[in-house]
Amino acid sequence: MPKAKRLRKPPPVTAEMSTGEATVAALLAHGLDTVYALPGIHNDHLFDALQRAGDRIAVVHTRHEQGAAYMALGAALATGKPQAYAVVPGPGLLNSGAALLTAYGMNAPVLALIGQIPAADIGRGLGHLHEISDQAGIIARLVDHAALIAGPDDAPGKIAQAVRSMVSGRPGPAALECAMDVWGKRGKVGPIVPPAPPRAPKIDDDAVRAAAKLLGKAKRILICVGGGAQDASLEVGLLSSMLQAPVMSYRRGRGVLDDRDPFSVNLPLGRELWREADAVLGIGTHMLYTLTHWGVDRDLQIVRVDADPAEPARVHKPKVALIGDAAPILRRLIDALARSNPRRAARRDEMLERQAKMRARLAKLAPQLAFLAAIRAELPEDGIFVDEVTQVGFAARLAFPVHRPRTFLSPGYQDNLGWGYATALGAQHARGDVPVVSVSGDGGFLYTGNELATAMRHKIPLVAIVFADGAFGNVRRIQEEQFGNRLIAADLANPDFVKYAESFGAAGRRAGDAAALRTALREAVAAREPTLIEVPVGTMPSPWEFILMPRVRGR
Ligand SMILES: Cc1ncc(C[n+]2csc(CCOP(=O)(O)OP(=O)(O)O)c2C)c(N)n1
Ligand SMILES: [Mg+2]
Repeated sequence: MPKAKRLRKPPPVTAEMSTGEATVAALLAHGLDTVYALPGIHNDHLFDALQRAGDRIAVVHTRHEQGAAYMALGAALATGKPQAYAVVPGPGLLNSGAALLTAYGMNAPVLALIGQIPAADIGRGLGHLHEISDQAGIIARLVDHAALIAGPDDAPGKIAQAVRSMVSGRPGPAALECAMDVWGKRGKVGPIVPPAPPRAPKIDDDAVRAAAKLLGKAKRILICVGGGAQDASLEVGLLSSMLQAPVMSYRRGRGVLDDRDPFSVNLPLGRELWREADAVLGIGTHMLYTLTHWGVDRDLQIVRVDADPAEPARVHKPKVALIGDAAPILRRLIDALARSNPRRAARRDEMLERQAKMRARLAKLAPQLAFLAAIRAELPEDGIFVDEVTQVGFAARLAFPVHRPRTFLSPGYQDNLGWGYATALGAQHARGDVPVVSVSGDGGFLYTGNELATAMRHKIPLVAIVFADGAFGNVRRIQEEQFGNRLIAADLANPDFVKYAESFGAAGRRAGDAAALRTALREAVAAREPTLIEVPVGTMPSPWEFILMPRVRGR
């Protein structure tokens, strides 16, 4: 046999390019092929590089920086992959701030590319256009990783570091600044290579054995899943059946276990099970609410799986903490349990009965549930539901059946009103293959309703449902119930939402009840065009007894 030819490394290619061009090349090398953006003079040379990259990279320009950043967030949540947005410094950065904050809270891999004033004047306070005091300091408090791109040869390395920080350890956003006179600067740039696959962090086998021993001995286990479990759906399902353990999810963990499985439980049923449990396995979740509101005592042993070594002990030190990505750790745990887990009595009938009782209790939320049933009936299993801080959203977190990971997007602990429409737009842009439905109240929708223009300009067929009660309804209810009906700043003057949508050229519809919503939704999903469905509603029953619930254990 002839000797195999030795593979020789290709010679390094050094090319002359601008910082903007090097940045675009590096983004592409890392699989980032879209930039959600709002331009301005500080970033002109970046945008020129994007323009000249042609079809290889898409630029989706929005009507406000919050729209660009929320779109990147929605795209990151829907795909699980890093996404980028670009804005001017100062006001551009601050306008995108709430979305960046939310990306941080949700551990979402969002890369912010932020302009800067001329390099030589940074920090001098001269009053340049969009100058903001200590921009780098402000950014550093919003993200885990921030740096300044200093020139063409610096860009690929800075992008690589930023992306690595976004996807390894505890994922999350990163930011890169670049001065307006640096984006266009030309120089020699070494080869731009795709990143090596990140090294899998070492799994602590002693901790895995300890967790398997603890869980193997426990009789009534509750699994709590958060956003960090979204890529461990298979493993969570296996563990649930091995341990006969129900899986509780509320906002970010929805869809990890298919809601058709009677072991998938909502928050109020989870609280009953928390009270009875002798062990809890928390996977990729803060557990702030459960640990502090529902309480812990000595009979409850806790095992945590988290990508961030600092997270598990923040509120209450667990018996065992397993640090790293959930899926490989859970696979190791499943292997260890295969040896030590006892045969367990089946709990399926018990769970079916408890689910039926839970449904009977939740029937109180009939108006919200009817709307949710209409949406579920028309949104295919792999369609994406984007939640908001509104009555139907609160009920969705408890009762909207979710079947697959990454198909229920909820803002997590920031719970920031107004995130919904633009985030859903980003999800729909990144996942053009499935329908996306956003729900909002009339309060939340108008935060980013102007991005209907973006939906039209970029042909993004998002369907938005706006529940219009003429109020910041949640605020109004609190004033009615807890402040002697002294109403303030809670009523809203609304546009005609149908005409509003039509004025952008989008389809506008009005649906008076759940049946009409279902028909309108069916037609909108089939039409695949930007659509707004206004649903005029009255006061809805309060969901709060199912969300804010008193302590069940410990003091
Ligand atoms: C950024 C932000 N600002 C304010 C709030 C407080 N807040 C929570 S719910 C709500 C009212 C929501 O009104 P709407 O979107 O119409 O929903 P509704 O309760 O009427 O269904 C407000 C102001 C918030 N959660 N986030
Ligand atoms: Mg409202």
